[in-house]
Amino acid sequence: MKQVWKQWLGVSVLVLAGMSAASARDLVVAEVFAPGHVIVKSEELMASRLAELTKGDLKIQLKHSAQLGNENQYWDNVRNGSLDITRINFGVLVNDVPAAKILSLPYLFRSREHMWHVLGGELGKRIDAEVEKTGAVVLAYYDSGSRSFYTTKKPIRYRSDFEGQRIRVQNSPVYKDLISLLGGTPVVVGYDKVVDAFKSGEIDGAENNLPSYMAAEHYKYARYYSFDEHSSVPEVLLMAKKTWDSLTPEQQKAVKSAAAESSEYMKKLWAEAESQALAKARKEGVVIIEKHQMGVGGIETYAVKLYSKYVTNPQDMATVLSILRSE
Ligand code: GTR
Repeated sequence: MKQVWKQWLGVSVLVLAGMSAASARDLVVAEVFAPGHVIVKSEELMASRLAELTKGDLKIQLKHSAQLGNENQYWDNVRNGSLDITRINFGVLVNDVPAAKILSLPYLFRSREHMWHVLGGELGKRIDAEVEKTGAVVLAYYDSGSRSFYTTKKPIRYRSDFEGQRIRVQNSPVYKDLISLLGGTPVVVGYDKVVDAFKSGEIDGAENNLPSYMAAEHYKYARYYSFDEHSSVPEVLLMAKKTWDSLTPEQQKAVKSAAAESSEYMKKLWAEAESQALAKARKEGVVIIEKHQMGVGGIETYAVKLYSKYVTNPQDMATVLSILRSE
């Protein structure tokens, strides 16, 4: 009898262990940045919080350093459900999410507080709905500061400085048109190929926030950084709708909480990353052209011509006006 009892207990323990192993699930996250970058640190925090909140049922497998390709591929794969989660720049969504065109417009936000305020309001709701239609779910946003131009041969100070310059942009019609309007030639290059493009002379400049300019070592090739701060497009954490729908309501709640916590954490890290990047840029001899040393007004006059091309319906018009008018 004793023997039978022991056998029953042994089998039950095995069955229970098997059940919990089967319910634990790995969610793959695709990321272009490498460990040590503030974005990766924030994703690591999301991973540990998610494991805690779900008691180990949901685990994050972070595929950093572009192991799974580039951001355009992540966006395709998250929508078709073959990738669970990604963090990409919101500008990448521009061809599929109408509101992304608006967010990409130059000189739209006055400050990062302004951008966060707008994202927390009606525009945020509009984005959630538009993204969901494409097959993905917005989990949270990360700070991305603001983007400015940097060049190899001569600094950008005035609109006329763009003439004859080949400027790298993300694969976005808005950015391509912006460079053309300013008098330069846009060149679409993946973020991971920008250094090669500088080395081969394919491009004379690019645009990005200061931490990304420093982290990817673009400063070694483009020594002039002109702080015009033309756009503030946030980073976005997205989950495949297919993955989202397969989670229980409790798990969905845990995913959203872990993502929101990592977003708050990232905001703090980002402020530090910006000041560290500036200190390093100065130390490395980058020539910083401050906003007040530039004719930004003249650049803006050309850049805002984009609004009439991309703001073409009453809904977009209302959105843009409400952003420009909001505090
Ligand atoms: C960075 C952003 C990356 C990538 C890159 C780019 O600021 O964090 O996700 O989009 O810009 O310009 O391609």
